[in-house]
Amino acid sequence: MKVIELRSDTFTTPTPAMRRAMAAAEVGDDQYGEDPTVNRLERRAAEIVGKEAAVYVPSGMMGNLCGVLSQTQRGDEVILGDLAHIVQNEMGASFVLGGVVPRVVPNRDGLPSLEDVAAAVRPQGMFPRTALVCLENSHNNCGGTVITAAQTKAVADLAHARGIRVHLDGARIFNAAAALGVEARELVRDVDTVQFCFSKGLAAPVGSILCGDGDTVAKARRVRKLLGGAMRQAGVIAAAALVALEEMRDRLVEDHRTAKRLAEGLGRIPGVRIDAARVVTNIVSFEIDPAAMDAGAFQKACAERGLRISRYLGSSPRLRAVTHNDVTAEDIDAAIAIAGQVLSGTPAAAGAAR
Ligand code: TLP
Repeated sequence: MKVIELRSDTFTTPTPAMRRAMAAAEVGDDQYGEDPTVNRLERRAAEIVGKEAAVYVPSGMMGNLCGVLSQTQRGDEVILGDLAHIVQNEMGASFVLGGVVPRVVPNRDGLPSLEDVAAAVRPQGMFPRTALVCLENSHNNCGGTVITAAQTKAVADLAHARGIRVHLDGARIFNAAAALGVEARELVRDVDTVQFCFSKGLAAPVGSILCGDGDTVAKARRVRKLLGGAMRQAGVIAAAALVALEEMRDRLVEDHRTAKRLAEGLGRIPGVRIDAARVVTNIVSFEIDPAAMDAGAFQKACAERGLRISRYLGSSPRLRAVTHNDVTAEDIDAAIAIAGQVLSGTPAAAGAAR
């Protein structure tokens, strides 16, 4: 049975060009700053997003940790949207390991309101110090929604006017840029740090990067070491990340097209609740009418037919399908067919015979 893997774009496999680059990678000891491929990746990533410096990290989560911990002290407060990946999906790592306190504000559409952010800032005096605001673009738990450079600037201006720094979880920043038709550097111009991932839509096997000014990145490098994330001959994986950066950004629009195709197809199936117009990147978020079927049962029945999708936040009624380099338009049509068969009660064997 062919498997259509839509649980995440983290399932992308390295391209032949990446594997060649990995085999040929020039390496050194990165903890000594002597891995030429890592150094090249860090310079190139910083250049692409218009920041001074960058530090290569093993995961997006460590990118966020380095961003948060390099700009806060224990006891500080960090303002975050309630659906932020940092809040919902990272085991509370920034708060546990950094000793910082989350000040959570609503962000159902992918961006906290200016009023809520302003109200969450602590006054001076015997209060915790508000040190950082974190944004996310595209927003995973809000269905891959994007925020514009102007929206980002408005929050950053508010924060900076109060001496507060801004970190952007840009795990999928190039998806956001592709969806908005702008350069990623425009979307991150007003934030102090941004982390983005090579291992999602860009299809590299490992790694993320934190970019920012030289001083902050130097602090982040110490945080990376503290977390056990400083690597050695990481040039082997950085080589694939360089290919990801140079060759895979321009094709993200294809993933957005397949996501739209999936959203529209699902929208035609009775029992699926989806607003296809809201699907602007590679993440498709939808619900199953509970009167038609339980979301978990739907997910399981799809998996039995080879279609793998994920469930938001483990137990939410919302389901998620993410398109990427390893899924084709034909796979999407097959996925729509499977979803239709599951909801119409067509037996699995008939579904498998496609
Ligand atoms: N997200 C994963 C899961 O954790 C949900 C996924 O499959 O989408 N920021 C954002 C916005 C993310 O979506 C993710 C990964 C991360 C950070 C963390 O990246 P990794 O998994 O490399 O630590």
